[in-house]
Amino acid sequence: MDEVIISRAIIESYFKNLIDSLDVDVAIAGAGPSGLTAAYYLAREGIKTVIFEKQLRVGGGMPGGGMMFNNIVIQEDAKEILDEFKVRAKKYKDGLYIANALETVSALCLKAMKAGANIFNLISVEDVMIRESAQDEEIITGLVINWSAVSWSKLHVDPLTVRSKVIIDATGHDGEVCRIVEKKLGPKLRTPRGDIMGEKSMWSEKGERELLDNTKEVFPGLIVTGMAANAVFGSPRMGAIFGGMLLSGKRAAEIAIEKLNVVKVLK
Ligand code: 48F
Repeated sequence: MDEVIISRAIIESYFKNLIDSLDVDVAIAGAGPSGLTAAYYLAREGIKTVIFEKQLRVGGGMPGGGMMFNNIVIQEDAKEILDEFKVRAKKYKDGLYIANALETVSALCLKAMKAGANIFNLISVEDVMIRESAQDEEIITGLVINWSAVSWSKLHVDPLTVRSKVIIDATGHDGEVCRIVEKKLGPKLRTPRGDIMGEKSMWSEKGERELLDNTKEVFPGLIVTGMAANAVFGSPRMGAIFGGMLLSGKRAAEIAIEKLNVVKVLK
């Protein structure tokens, strides 16, 4: 067994995957529940999909369940998504189901990857690429990425880029991609004020109810999903009920699919 052959196998296959992911249909920032769900429903349709995840592991806030009790609650509406992912869920009461957080994250990740999505961990999205459409409209055309270790170590290292027909911000409470757009392009988001409205305090029912409406194209070429959608549109957080995250991820995939059929011609 030659260690150098092992190293070569890892490096060659990794870089083949990375190069293959430089020009995609949909690039997703964040491998939490909403990003993983979106990736699965896109890849299942044969859409070339990649996720860049800042952390070492996937799952975002899901493995922690509620205050580290690693179970999650899912409401009736989202049960069919759990079934699609073959996650076991027990009925609790009043249309609520309980599932294991780790089983759910594992299933989301496995199904997304088996459907064909590529996931790169330890890579952060630090900016977006902008072009003008033929209608002089600013449009996001890609992501600017770097090793997470670079920003954690505060190193000055220039990033690389990924071109994508559609971008999905699935970065959770911080809504990092939308925040970058707001910071660099001004208050041009499709929110009532044009800026990020900010997440409101815990109100599970309202947060879950508003999440699907908040899941939308928030800037040309950029769809926002999951907790990022509620943060951007000023809706409440909802705690360890996760049905909305799954439904929002699926909705983001549907919007992306609609958009991919009408891609604007760039100048
Ligand atoms: O936070 P996260 O799980 O977002 P989500 O899919 O789900 C929210 C729930 O976990 C929970 C909740 C349920 O009611 O409120 O909080 O909306 O996953 C977001 C992922 O994005 C990654 C981050 O590490 C996490 O795994 N992420 C954040 N910023 C970046 C990023 C970035 N700049 N580049 C790449 N990944």
